[in-house]
Amino acid sequence: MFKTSMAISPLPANFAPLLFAGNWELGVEQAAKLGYDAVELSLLDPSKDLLGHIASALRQKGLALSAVATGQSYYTDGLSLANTDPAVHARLRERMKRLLDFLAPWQGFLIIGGVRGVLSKEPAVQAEQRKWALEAVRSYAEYAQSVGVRVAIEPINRYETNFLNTVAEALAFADEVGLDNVVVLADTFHMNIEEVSLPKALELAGKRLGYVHLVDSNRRAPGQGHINFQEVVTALRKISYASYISAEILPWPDSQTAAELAIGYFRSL
Ligand SMILES: [Mn+2]
Repeated sequence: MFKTSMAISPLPANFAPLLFAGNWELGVEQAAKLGYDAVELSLLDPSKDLLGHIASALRQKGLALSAVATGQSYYTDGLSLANTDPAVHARLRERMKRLLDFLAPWQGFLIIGGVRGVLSKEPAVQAEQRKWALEAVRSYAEYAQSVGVRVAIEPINRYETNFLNTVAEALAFADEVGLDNVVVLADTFHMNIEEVSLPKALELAGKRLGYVHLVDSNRRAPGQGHINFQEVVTALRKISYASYISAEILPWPDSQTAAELAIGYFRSL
């Protein structure tokens, strides 16, 4: 009843929750072999050629592209939505447009998570940063709407950012953007740190929940930590959630085993 996906990356990323990092071809092949419906890609600044190769491989394997994660632009290149330099926003807009075009044939999700960056503790500076970020997301969402793509705002835990930690904060931000194709992404790893109750937060999102990273408490495959996924799934059913559950997980003990553990757990739900 949920569509399944796993997060992979064409770039090596030793400590990131991505499988087959540095070898997207193998990731796509294994996702198909294991029976996933889709892959999610973490992308920095891919060439049109690379995107073309990935798109053909997905079509050949009968896989969908569920989402593109954009955090690498901040983690690797230091480009964030909280930046108040127009030149940084121009570069980000160009990247986002290319990624939105890539997502369009599958009507996937553009994930706005780590790319938000970090807010200053100075209230006046912070207000300015929020304004820039809001305008940026609005411009991506407007373009996304024209190509049938949704933009997913992902709350991230306090140890990684101070810019949207909870589902409620992400919902408020999405409201401020004010476009129908802006939804919330719930990542159970971050929620386990931030939320009072995982089911209540999911129910709060309700129809505006667009995408889920189903990850355990230790960032490993679901079932390898101590999150109560029964209550998570009960809440998802209650809100008639029918979109993706995606394994954005550490390659523990290795990518292949992690991909197998995750799909096995997804099937048991
Ligand atoms: Mn996530």
